[in-house]
Amino acid sequence: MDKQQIAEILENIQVFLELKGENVFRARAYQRAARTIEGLEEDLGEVIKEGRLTDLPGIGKDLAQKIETLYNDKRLPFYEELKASIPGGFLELLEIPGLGPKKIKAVYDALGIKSVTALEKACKEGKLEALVGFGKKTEENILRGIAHLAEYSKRHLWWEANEIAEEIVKGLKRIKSVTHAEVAGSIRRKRETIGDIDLIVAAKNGAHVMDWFTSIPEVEEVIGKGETKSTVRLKGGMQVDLRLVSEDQFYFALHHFTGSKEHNVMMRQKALAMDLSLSEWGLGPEKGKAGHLADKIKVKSEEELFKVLGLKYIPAELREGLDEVTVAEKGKFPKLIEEDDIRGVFHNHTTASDGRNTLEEMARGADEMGWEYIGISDHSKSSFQAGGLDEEQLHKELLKIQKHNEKKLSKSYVFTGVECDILKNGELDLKDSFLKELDYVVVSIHSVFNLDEKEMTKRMIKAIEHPSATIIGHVTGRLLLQREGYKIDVLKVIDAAIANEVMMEINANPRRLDMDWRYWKKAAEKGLMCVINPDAHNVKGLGYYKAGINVARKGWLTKENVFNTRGLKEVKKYLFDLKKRKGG
Ligand code: DGT
Ligand code: CA
Ligand code: CA
Ligand code: ZN
Repeated sequence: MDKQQIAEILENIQVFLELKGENVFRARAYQRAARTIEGLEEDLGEVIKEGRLTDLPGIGKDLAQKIETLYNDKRLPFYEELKASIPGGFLELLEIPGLGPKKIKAVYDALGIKSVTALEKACKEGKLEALVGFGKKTEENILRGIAHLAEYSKRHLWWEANEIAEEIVKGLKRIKSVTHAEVAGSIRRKRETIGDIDLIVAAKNGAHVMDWFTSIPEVEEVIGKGETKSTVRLKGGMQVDLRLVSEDQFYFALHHFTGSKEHNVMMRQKALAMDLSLSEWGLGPEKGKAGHLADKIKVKSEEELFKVLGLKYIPAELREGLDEVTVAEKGKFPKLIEEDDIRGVFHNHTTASDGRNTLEEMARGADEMGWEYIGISDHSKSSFQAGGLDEEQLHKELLKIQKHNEKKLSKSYVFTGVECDILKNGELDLKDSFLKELDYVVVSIHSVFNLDEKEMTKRMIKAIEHPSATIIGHVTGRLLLQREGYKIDVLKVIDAAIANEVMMEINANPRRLDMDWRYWKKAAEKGLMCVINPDAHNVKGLGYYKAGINVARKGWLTKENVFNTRGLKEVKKYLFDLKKRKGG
């Protein structure tokens, strides 16, 4: 642990002790020690080795011992116990800019407040003014701090965070002394939204890596810069943690900081059952047993790490602390779908409705992707805000597509479809006689979001039962970080889809990722067929299918679970037979 990290922990101890109402002088001693360590010009390791810690100002025997433990073991049981004794709400309150432990304790003692929400409410009701040492100004400051907190703690879409993370990793890999550089955390697990970016690096010249990282042009603020960890905030508000580890530690750190926390807990338990202790530092005999930390096990990859514990490799997307470790023990992992498995996509828009590229441009875009087919599904007339088309206009588009295919204007074959609105009563927005002419129909809800769950579910199921319905579009209508989905019983919808041979899309627009990954494993086991659709409104949007692959992998889906991994001939035949079967 470096000076900065040790100082940070000492400072936290001071804060936690004050929160607990401990002797103020005892608490302040930690703060003083933190400053001493942080400002130390000598090498801390040397000072410790020579037993000179107690020579430093403000550091007695007890503190010296704690600092030594932090330096050598990289942890301090006293600190961990102390932190664990602080209610989670207090830790949240501490994040509010300008609100210190003394005020938090005062507010708790007087009003019993221990959460941000409760504090906000109390401020708005003017309850803090009455307390000694508080005033109207304090209330205003706290409210401003809370607003700031919300702004800064904003999460980000995976797509955007990943783009940035990949750029930084590319830059790191160009540095000569860097031997390993990988993205970890929720980005690597392909979560739908991202709190912060986590990077793990091993390098021969660590100082140079930190200098480079903290001075890239996108950095707005260096929040911390140390020998082993630096944190920056980028111009868009995104926060990035970079951890520097030794070569031997790399894969343990990569695994640990990939998480999730829940997965890590299960992995540690698995190790313990083998009398081993697993952490970001390595894998070795459990503490207390012979040779702790002395004879660590070395691994050259994450695969090896899992293997040492008798486990099959667990893809990062599955590390959510569900049953992945148990499945890995039995060694029966499915082969998850990959980007290259996709042979075409179905939900796409053109300039005929609210898309930005023409039919021809979209089809050529599909060629560029190396696909065999692309489906065009412009909006239907109720979606007037999106330039929705009526039967007559759609029929013209259909003729255009037929001509396009005849003339072979693109290598990829174009399927005729529509994204048909589901009306409030569950009926479809277009005449049956017209829907029958199309190769497929995506059914979606775009209006009247305020029905209760029962009504909304009924509405969706009625649409699913329509003989022309082929694919359910964005099942909950959620917009990540913007709007909750409408209320709908997704499990009932899944059952109805299976019963009616309707497929469910993974809408791969990075803001939708709908149906959510959490439903897919069970749904696919039951027999729900998946289609990964980019919902592209221009050629570039076709690339969103990759975000859909993330969702599918997190949902344990294989190539067989996803319809658009099939080749053109098979898809044509399936859609044709389906229509005949359903009399659509
Ligand atoms: P995020 O950033 O909120 O989208 O989610 P993560 O998963 O990237 O979380 P983050 O950045 O706080 O930490 C990265 C990983 O480090 C996390 O997935 C697991 C590991 N980790 C962090 N803190 C702890 C902890 O207190 N206990 C355990 N077991 N693991 C932790
Ligand atoms: Ca993170
Ligand atoms: Ca982090
Ligand atoms: Zn839509």
